[in-house]
Amino acid sequence: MDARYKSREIERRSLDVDGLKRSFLEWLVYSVGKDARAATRRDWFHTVALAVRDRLVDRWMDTTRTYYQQDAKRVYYLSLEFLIGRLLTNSLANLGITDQCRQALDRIGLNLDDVVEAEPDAALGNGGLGRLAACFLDSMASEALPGYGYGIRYEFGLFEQRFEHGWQVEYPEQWLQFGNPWEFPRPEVLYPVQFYGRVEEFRDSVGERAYRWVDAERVLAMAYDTPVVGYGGDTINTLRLWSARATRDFNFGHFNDGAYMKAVEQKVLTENLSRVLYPNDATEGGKELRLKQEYFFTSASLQDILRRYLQHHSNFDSLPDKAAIQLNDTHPAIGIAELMRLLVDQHGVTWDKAWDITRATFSYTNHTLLPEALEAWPVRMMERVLPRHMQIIYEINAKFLNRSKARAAGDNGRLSRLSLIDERGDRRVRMGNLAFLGSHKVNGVSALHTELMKQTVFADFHAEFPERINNKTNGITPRRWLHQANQPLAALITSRIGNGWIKDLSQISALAEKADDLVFREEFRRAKRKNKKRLAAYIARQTGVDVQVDSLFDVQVKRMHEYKRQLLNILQAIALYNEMRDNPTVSWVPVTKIFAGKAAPSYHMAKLIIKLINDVAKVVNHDPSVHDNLKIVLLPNYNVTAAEIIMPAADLSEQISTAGMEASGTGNMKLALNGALTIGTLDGANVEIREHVGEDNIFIFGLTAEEVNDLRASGGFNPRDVIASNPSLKRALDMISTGVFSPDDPHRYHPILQALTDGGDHFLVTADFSDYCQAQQAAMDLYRDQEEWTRKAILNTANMGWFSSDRTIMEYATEIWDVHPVKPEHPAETET
Ligand code: H2P
Repeated sequence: MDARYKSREIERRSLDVDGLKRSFLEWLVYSVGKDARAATRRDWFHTVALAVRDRLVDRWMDTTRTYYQQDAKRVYYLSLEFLIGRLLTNSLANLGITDQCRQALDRIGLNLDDVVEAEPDAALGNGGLGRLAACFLDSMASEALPGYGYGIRYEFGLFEQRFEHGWQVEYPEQWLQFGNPWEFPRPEVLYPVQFYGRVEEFRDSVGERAYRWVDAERVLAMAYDTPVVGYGGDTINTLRLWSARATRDFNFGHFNDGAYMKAVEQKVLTENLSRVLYPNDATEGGKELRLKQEYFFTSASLQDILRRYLQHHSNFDSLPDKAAIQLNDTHPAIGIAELMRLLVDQHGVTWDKAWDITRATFSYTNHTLLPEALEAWPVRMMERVLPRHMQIIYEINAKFLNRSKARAAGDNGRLSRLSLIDERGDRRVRMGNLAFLGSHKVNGVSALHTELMKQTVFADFHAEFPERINNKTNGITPRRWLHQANQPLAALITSRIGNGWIKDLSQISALAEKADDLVFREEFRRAKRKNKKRLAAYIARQTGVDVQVDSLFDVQVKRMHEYKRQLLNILQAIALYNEMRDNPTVSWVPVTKIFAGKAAPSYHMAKLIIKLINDVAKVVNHDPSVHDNLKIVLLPNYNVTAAEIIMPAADLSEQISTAGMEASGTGNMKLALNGALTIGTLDGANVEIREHVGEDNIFIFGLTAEEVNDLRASGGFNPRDVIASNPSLKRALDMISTGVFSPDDPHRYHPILQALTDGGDHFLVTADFSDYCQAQQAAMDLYRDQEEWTRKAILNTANMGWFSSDRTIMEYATEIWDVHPVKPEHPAETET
């Protein structure tokens, strides 16, 4: 593509070093408005981003045009979260111009790595769910699938986390503060979205009963488009994010009265809709706002999808052949009622036909079995905020229950479980049931999770629709998580097996035979060491703690949650600390425990666990008697950029959730792909990781999901007995309860101790403790044998090919969406 562009002498498209350099200098002056003398690092970032953006616009428009010309079936991925991170490195790598860009900057006296650092993370997500959506965007574009992402352009992403005296404190994440060079605002793409009001019944032109939603408040959804560059730069898809706009900028009545503040007040309130991403588990305060956010982006997206469809079609019969809509969790599930409303109320489609179209178009991914995460909106709130949708939901429900009644003969419990309305207590709309009923396919995100869905939350629905539930084990994009984040290892792999693995990760299996090659092992270790040095420097910068590069880097990075059991990890750290102090003459394997993760602001227990980790770290890191053999760090403000530094440097990957509770996990995949050995329970995708890497190359411990279930059901589990019979656990807990780590407030950790004892230890921390410590010991023992450790690490990397999100996305494409790759036509490049 380089030569073709050069021959046309179009500066903006030039991909060589000179052309890039010229564009940088021009952009700096004419778009950023600075000269090189005055430019800051951020100015240079904007300059480079804009120049790179130029180089993808033609192909972006070609891609979109091709989809239109071929009237291709598109897939629309509706997600309240897209945890993207930075885009510059990603765009350069996927366009294949990283080296040219580096050299061009070099000639101006700048370093690409510094420029990259000026880009803020797009942190429009909480954790795995949002990051999965971002990996899927990359895979759809790389697989040439006509895929669109739809979401919200939050002004504030997930909060910035700082530690103050060891406590988590949240600050606003102002990623848009200095503008976002990747987005294209589309002020002309505006859709009205309504709330509140009432429903009016009337007779339509043929005398049929019909409904209209009147006296509602109106908000406008305005589009912002971000190009999504596939690997190789051939396909460039679109992520369309909606921003809320008030319908009138000023209420002139108020304005003329001089009540300026009042006039703008309404505007501010309205635009709050897209102001901030709700952290998980913290929706209490803003429940109604959250519901409005969900409806806001879903309605705008559906209106946009129908508009696109209607450019080629005059009725809706073939909507399911032209559009697949994937619901990422239940957050956009109101879309099912919204599509019914648009089809029936606005386009005059009959109910039954609309329902067939809706169900054939939608599919739904479930990401968790945790009951508190299954959305259920109070009927009263839904009636008020979305009155017409509430009616539609009632009607869907009545028809469905009527049909099921015959089959449920006599089993009233079953009917009430199938109902879209939870009639217990204050009545609620079960969004999971709505999503299930309105979709032709429903999937879980790992084999175990999908099985558990069938047995638990959706057991009754599964009996009713046995074909509907299917599994799509998660994946991760090898571009960001190996090719870009781990350059030392990526270069080593490419030097041995070529670069085909970047596009087709299954090729990485060719590395397996190198596991026995001493020279390769040495080089593999050297790459890991380089990454560990980088992480050690980052840790020193962020926390002031010096860690030994040659210690075992034991990593647990993910949202802070009781089921993910950071507590189990820190208890083992305390036990190890005690052993080291008791046996100072033993030659210990030095260990660095690395934690990172945010706790939802209203999740007190998770925040207390953060404080505990910080308190324990303070004591351990300052205790000369352990001779630097143990260090504990909790890195602040975990985000995608931090993950890109941490993942490549890990030796041991902590995946230690209570079995049956982690739906899949994706950090487990990133770490194993980067050559970390997993210590984990048989939970989520750990089960499949074990199958792929081999049970000799993973440390599995603890209760299985079935055993967890039985133990909880038996009611016979007594954590106090377990504690009493395990001296090292007892000692660790006693130290916490007597204030060894919190001399300023000895009772600080009472709630944690209480949960582990009288609380019944719901997450079975005590039950798994002993087995976990043994697995940790096995890991430390193995680490002494660096050759053997490296061999297993290589086998991990080599056997992770199946966990590419390209594999996952092609399974969705063929088994759920029936969407096929479309090769974009690039006319400008073919004409001479
Ligand atoms: C969730 C699940 C993970 C899963 C991910 C993507 C909600 O992410 O808990 O097990 O891998 O979705 O399907 P997280 O906990 O990281 O926020």
